[in-house]
Amino acid sequence: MKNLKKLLALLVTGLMLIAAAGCGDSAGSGSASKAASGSGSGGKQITMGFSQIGAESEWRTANTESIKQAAKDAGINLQFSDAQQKQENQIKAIRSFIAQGVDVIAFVPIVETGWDTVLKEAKDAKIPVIVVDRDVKLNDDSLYVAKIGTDSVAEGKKVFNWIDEYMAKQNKQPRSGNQYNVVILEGTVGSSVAIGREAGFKDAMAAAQDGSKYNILASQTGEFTRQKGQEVMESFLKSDRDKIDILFAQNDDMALGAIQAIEAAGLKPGKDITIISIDGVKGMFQAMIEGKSNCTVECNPLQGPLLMETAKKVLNGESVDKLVYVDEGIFPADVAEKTLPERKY
Ligand code: GYE
Repeated sequence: MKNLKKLLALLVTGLMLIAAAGCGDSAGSGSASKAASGSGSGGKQITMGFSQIGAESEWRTANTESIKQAAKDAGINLQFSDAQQKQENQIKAIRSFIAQGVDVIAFVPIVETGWDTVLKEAKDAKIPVIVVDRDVKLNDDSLYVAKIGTDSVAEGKKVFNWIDEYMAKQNKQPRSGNQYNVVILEGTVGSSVAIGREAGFKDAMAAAQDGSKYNILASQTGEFTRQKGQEVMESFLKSDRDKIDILFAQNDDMALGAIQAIEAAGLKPGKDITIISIDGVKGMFQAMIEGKSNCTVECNPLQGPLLMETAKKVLNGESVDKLVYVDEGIFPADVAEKTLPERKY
């Protein structure tokens, strides 16, 4: 009897131990899998320092939202810093991320150059850097581990080629003289996207059979904002109201501002002046539905998920592609109504 009691006691303790171990195990694997979703190889939560350039456009707002949401979904602790359009603020932010000892730094370079020193500091501190959206020009490309973003030269080419086809298809005649006069609203001076979009457009124009039909009448920065786009278009119209055939705005927001200037000058945007821009934001789809613009070349801001995935891989010691471009389409006005409900930004 005594032995039986002992045996039972042993059994109960044994069962309790097994149950406890089981519980411990499931809690353990639960937290392990949770941690794994937002952790590096060491198992602790990843902290990412991210320097965004500001909030100049609808596109940028979508880009910021995508990055914040993706960090949340991935369980990554995001230290977000807004540079208010100033490179010096970005450099300060990167330095403070280094001082804090974050696990990884990501940033959108507002301009192409001037990053060598601060990125060398990050490298010396052994913090990997991921470049997002725009490009950098460095003496040493080992200062960053990956670049995720947009192919701005390809976008500029798509713009010219679409316009060229459209003018021919519509049998559009120049409003004055025998060439199509083009005005360009450029993005932020010194940014890789402004440089790339202009180069792509001009390269495609030089390569086109009928490239000589086009004349670039004026080209000036509208800083990627609606307000500046409107102001600069006003000044273009003041000098050349009856000559401008085509507006190429390097982003949708500037085109939306320019549309107001064109209407105020008594002209019909999308008709008197053919308009093409880049981004593919909802506001532009709306304008195209209203017949006020002709085409938008997509530039995808939803880079957050790929950024978080890349950061985790890098911190786990896995290899990643040095350069990843996101896929982008072209949306002319005649598909705007059908496409708008599917647009995510
Ligand atoms: O086209 C524009 C923005 O860097 C690709 O920046 C981005 C550009 C985008 O503010 O709207």
